[in-house]
Amino acid sequence: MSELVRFGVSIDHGLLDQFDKQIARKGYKNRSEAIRDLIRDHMVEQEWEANTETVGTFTMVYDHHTRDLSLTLTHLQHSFVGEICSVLHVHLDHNNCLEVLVLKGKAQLLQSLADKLVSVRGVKHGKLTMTTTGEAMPSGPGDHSHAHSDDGHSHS
Ligand code: NI
Repeated sequence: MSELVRFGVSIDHGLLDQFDKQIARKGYKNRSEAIRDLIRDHMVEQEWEANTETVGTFTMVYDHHTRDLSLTLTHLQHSFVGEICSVLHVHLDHNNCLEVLVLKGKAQLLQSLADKLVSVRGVKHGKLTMTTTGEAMPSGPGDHSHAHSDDGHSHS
């Protein structure tokens, strides 16, 4: 583990007051952890903007009765086989499916896959969550590029 460093910050009293109230509501016990999380969040954004090798998840809900939807989604996912590490599918109710894709690859490529998926007719909601290991990740295709499977998944 790396060495901890203490540093002082000058900040407007009112702003700090607001910050303290907000982090207390979120359950932080002290400012240090809240500030560390803010910095990490900022670094994730920077990584994604720099189009580096990164990881994320895409969550979507769709009505599988929509004409050609399942076919379109499967086709799209097969076009990004190097970026999709894993797919989780849950049949929510008679109509709705929830799907979570674990993604790894160049940030802009992952963003473009998310944009394509969310704009498919019948996809009710979709959201890309960006995350990071905090370290530079090896580039190249993932080790799990064959994890996608439709086995046992069929809709009437
Ligand atoms: Ni389903």
